[in-house]
Order: sequence, then C-alpha cells, then structure tokens
Amino acid sequence: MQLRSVNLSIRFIVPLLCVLALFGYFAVPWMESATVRWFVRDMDMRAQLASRTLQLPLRNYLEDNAPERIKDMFDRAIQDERLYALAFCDTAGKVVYKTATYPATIGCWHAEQGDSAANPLVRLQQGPVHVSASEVTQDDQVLGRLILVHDMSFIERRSADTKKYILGLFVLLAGVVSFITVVIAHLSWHGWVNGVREMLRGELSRSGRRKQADVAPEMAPLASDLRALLNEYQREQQGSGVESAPWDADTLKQLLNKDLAGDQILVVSNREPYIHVETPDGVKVQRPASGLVTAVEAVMRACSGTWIAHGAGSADRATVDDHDHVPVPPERPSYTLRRVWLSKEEEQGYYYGFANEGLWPLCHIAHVRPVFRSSDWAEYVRVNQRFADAVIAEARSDNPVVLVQDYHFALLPRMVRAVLPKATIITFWHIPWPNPESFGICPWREEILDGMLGSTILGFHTPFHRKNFLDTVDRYLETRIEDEASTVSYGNELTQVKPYPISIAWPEPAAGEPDVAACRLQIREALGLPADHLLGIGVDRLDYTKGIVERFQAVERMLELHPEMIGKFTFVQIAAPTRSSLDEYQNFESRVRALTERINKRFGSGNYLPIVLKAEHHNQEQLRTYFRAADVCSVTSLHDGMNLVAKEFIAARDDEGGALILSQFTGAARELHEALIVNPYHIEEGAEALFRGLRMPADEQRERMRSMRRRVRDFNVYRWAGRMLQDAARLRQRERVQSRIVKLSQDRVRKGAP
Ligand code: ADQ
Repeated sequence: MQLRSVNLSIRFIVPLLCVLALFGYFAVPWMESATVRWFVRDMDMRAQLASRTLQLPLRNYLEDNAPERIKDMFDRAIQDERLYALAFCDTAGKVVYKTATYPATIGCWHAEQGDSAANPLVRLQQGPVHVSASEVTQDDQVLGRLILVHDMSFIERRSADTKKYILGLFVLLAGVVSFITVVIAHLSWHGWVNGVREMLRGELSRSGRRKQADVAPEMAPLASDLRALLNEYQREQQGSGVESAPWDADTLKQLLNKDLAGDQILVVSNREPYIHVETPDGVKVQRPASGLVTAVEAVMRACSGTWIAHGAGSADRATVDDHDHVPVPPERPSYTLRRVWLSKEEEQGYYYGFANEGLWPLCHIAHVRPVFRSSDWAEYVRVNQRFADAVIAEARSDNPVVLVQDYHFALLPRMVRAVLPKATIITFWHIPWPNPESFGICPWREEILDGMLGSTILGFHTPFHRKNFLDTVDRYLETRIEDEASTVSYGNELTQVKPYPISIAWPEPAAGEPDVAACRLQIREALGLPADHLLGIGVDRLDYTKGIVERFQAVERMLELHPEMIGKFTFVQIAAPTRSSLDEYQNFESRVRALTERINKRFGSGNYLPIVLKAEHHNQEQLRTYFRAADVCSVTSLHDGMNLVAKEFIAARDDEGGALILSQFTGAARELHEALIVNPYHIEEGAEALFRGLRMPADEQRERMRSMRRRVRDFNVYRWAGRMLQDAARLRQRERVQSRIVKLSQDRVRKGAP
C-alpha cells in the first residue's frame, strides 16, 4: 500500500517538476532583463537629477571662465559612489573638461550614439556604464553638453543575486508543492481505499429493505457503478442459487401450499409432457426429448396445476375428455394436461416457421441465418392468441399464476394481461438472448419485446442473457430500466427481469438399478466391445446448435494425434431427431451422417467403429445407463441456454467417476467450473480435452465430479422453480396489501371518516 501511494505521488510529482523547470527556464532570463530595464529607468531619473544640480554652477563657471573650479566641481561630484565620470563638450563636439576617469571611447556621446536612448548602457572594459547627456544653455544659447557616466556594474551583481534567489525560490516551491502532493496523494489513497472498503462493507451487509449505504461525497461518482457491479455479482450468486437451503419436491409443495395457497398454477408450453401415439400395438405414451419438459414436469408434479400445450401426438385427440383434458403422468396422475389443437398451416407458420426458422437461429449465435416470413409471423400471432385464450378459459380466478415457457410464446403474456390484468405471469426464456444488434434484425422486434413485457417476471438462464435482454429493451423501446432492482418499467407496468438458472430433478437411487460397473459391461456388450474399451457419450437433439459436427471433428483429431487410441476408443452419439421437416435440420442430419461415415471409414476396421451414431429417441433409463457406462461425456454446444444433458450426466455418476467436457458457450459452463471447459470451434482444444478426459486419473475425476454433483444436487430444478414462484408470491403479497390499503381508504372516504 505504502509503495502504491509513493508510485501515485511520483506520477504527480514528475510532471509537476517538469512544468516548474520549463517555467524556470523561460522565467529567469525574462526576470533578468526586466530587472535591468528597471535599473536603467532608475538610473535615467538619477542622471537627470544630477545633471540639473550640476548645470547651474557649471553655467556660472563657464561664464566666469574658471576651468579649475569646473574640474574641482567635477572631481567632487564623482565622489558619489555611482557617478563614475563627467565631461563637458563644447558646441563643436570637443571634450573640453572631464574627470580623469572619463572613458575616451564615449567622447561627446553624439546624437547618433544618444539616439540609442532606449539603450543607454555601454559595455566598457571595466564593466557596464550608463551614459546620459544634457544640453547646457544660457539665455537660449547652447553652451555645450554635460555628459554623466554612471557605474552600472552593480546591476550585474544584483542580477546574479536575483537569478540565484529566483532559482532558489523555484527549488523551494518545487519542494513544497511536491511535499504537499505526496501528503495529499497519500491521504487521498488511504481515503479512497477506506471509502471503497466502507462502501463494499455497507453494500454487502445491507439487507434488501434497508436504504442504501451512506457514501462519502467524493465516492459518489463511483458509488452507482460499484453498486451495479455488486448487484450483478449478488444476482449471479443468487442466480446460481448460492442461498443454501436444500430444495426438493416437498419444499416446493410447501412453498406452493404456504405462499401460493389456493392460487391456481397454469403452465403454457408448445411441447406437451406426454404424447399419445398410435402404434401397431395400441396407444403408447412418449416423453419428448426436451430440457424444458424435463424441468417443468418436475414442478407440475409438485403443484398439481394445469399444463396447456399443443396436442401433437397421433392419439392425442383420442385420449382427451370433452374439455381437451387428460390427467398425467399416466401411471400416477397428479396434474392436468390441456391440449390445444393446431391446423397444419398454424403449426407450419408458428412453430416451424417463425419460432424455429426465425427466433431459434436469431437467439442462438450458431451462424445459421434466421428466416422471417410475414405469413409465419401472422400464424405466430394467431397461435399465441389461441393459447392465450386457452389460458383465460382455464383460469378459475382473475389472478392465476401463469408460467409461460419459451420463445414460442413471446406475445402471449401481453395477450393474457389484456384480459386478466391481475394475473401473475412468469415467462421463462429457455434459450439464450442475443445482443441488441443481433436481435435488431428481427422485423417484429418491438412487438416481441412488448409482448414479453406483459410478464410480471421474466427469467433467463444467466445474468449475461438477462443483461442482453435489458440492453435490447433499452435500445428499441421507450422504457425505464432500474438496473439495481432489475426492473423494466413500460407503460404503466413493471416487469422484473432476473436470472434463474434451470436444472434437473436430482434422481433418487432407484431400487435394483445396476451399478456403474454393471452398466459399463452392459453397454460394451451391447456394442460388441471389450470390457476395457474406452467410451465417450454425447446425448442431444439433432440440432445444429449442439456442436455435434465439431464434436466428431475433435474425435477425429484426437485419433490423429493419439493413434494409440484407435481401436480402443468409441464415441457413442445418441441424437434424437428434431424439427426434421425443416431443410436446415435435414441438411444437418446428412452432414452428421456423412461425417460419421467418413471418420469410421478412416479409422474403423473389422467390427471396430470409432463413432456410433444412434439417431433415435431413448428413454431416461437407457440414457442413464449410457451416462453411467461412459468414461467421458461431451457437451459441445455452439450456443445453449443452459444444457441439461451435462447435469444429467453428473447426476447419473454416483460412483463419482467420468469426465465432463463442456462448451464455454453453454449456460451450464457458468456453474460447472470443474468440467473440462472448451471452445467447441477450436477442434485441437476439443481433441486434447477428449484425450485428457479419457486419461484423467480416478482421484481427479472424483475430485471434480464430487464438487459438480454437490452443486447440481443442491441447485436443482426445485430451486429454479421455487425461486421464481417465491418471487411471484412476494409480488402477489405486495399487491394484496396495496389493494387492501386502497380498499380501506375508500371505505373511510365512503363513511366520511376524517
Ligand atoms: P434443449 O435444447 O432441448 O433445451 P437440453 O437442455 O440439453 O437442450 O435438454 C435436452 C433434454 O432432452 C435432456 O433432458 C436430454 O436428456 C433429452 N434428450 C436429448 N437427446 C435425447 C434422446 N436422443 N433421447 C431422449 N432424450 C433425449 C432447451 C434449451 C437448453 C435448456 C433447456 C431447459 O435449448 O439450453 O437447458 O431448454 O431450459
């Protein structure tokens, strides 16, 4: 600290000294010439005075023609310390009388010499002298010129002294100023450091209800920046759920029973949690491969509400009642699924068109160009309205809690709010939110933002996505954003925008589940591989954002760099087909298949395949067995809101073994720091991470896995939902109190109370 304040002082002093030196360099000669001018002016006056004093006796002596007296007068006059010599010249310009000291070179100080009146100084051998001449007249008749020569050598002495004093003064000044600067810099440094410390302490310790910590005036400019940073930090901490009470289905139920007792919960999502399909063996129920469904299902089981979704299965219509309701989960119903039917055109325009060809690539920076068609937009608006109508129809009161899921329903919050202004609408955006420039290319950007701001609470996975959203709103709408409170005020409404990182339900140990060793054997046997064969696993929807091509390229590069792995390592990719009617997805699937074939041709031999592509849906148990059998799980998304596969892999590893490779562009990378974090675009890095994961010592795997498991277990999907619902409950409570106060005061007015 001491050293830092000295450095700070030096930074002030060096420029200060330079300025002072420069000033001295020009000021000293100027002062010197000013002093000389001042002395010369002084000497001019003195010479005039002496000349006037001498003129009268001189005139008399000239008249009396008394040269001895003149000489005597001259000699007496130069007894004066300064008057060095005297002379009298006649009108012919000849020196007639002079003292012995009179310098011959001066002569009669002729007019041309005298013209240099501006400079009466003459430098003689013995030093500088001041020469002045005045005419001696008698009755208007010029008798001659009296010339006085004053010694000026004292000026040089004085000017040398002056120079010395000025320089001394500058040095003293520099010393004093430097000293004061050092002291002030030192004190300010301490003051600032203490001020910042105080502020940090105050801010970190203040509770939400207390007013902001007092700040010293000099800290004021910093205070708001610092506060914003701290809030960001705290939000991040809270966002990743650092508040530590464990959450589970029961805690969530308790919260719903206590804080939202009697309140109806409605969920809206495009994808239904259960799809009924016709098969040759009768109607079967499928669970879709979707992170959203995985997460929200856990909440619905806990709160027994109604889930409104698109009925897309071939047997869906056949399984609902007259109100399009079906109780789910089929094995042990705990909530209601309300299906909404869409025509082919509606599904094409709203789902495949605007949502998946427009918004999906718009929000994921994966270098696929979004497509915006007016016809798709029209369907999107229409379908949002149809779902909003379903919400309104399902609502039993004017203030249900509505959980709106994802980018398919950006307009729905505003539509519901228009009819149910008291509803608490929580919209969660499951995918990333891009920066304002990227989002700005959407032709209906204002409408989308306006629709979303119909929400009471708007959630994103990460503080980064939240910030991007606020910046976008700030850019394109007339709003007031309170960054500290994380609210957007738009029209007369307030929306709270916060990060709520999603997670999974921590799996309970299933009775009779095979252990990890058994899973390893089972999968290797199924794949026809020896027991000690190394296995990598990838589980995704076949989506271009998931980085499957880059993952395979990393496998290829790893085999190039480490040929000893050929024949000993296989990567299994489980890829659920998705949005297959879109060209982009068909092309992507072809690319993945072609790449698999090429790599297998290059490194495969006999029965050995380096990549096994299983492009089909698997149930949760099958996936869990794969996760447990693998040595490495690879999640290489080019951009991902969160990515639940990474968390599912961690949850499956109760042996604390296995390594996770995780793309830095997933929301999960913000929480799972112990994973091998990679840039999926950097193939070499991916290859090295894969190799490192396969070779990771068991104790390192344990160390990393233990820490990640703790985190995923504690910050699970119940906490995600719980935090959102808690916030909703708090807002509802506030609203209730406010409306009670309004009612009370109305009653008082009505009764005429004062
Ligand atoms: P998704 O893009 O669907 O979710 P992700 O979070 O990885 O991505 O979830 C995929 C889910 O589908 C997982 O539960 C996984 O087990 C399952 N799944 C994947 N492939 C499967 C297969 N072949 N068979 C069966 N199941 C399969 C979106 C966002 C994510 C965000 C989630 C939740 O894109 O960033 O994490 O929502 O908000």
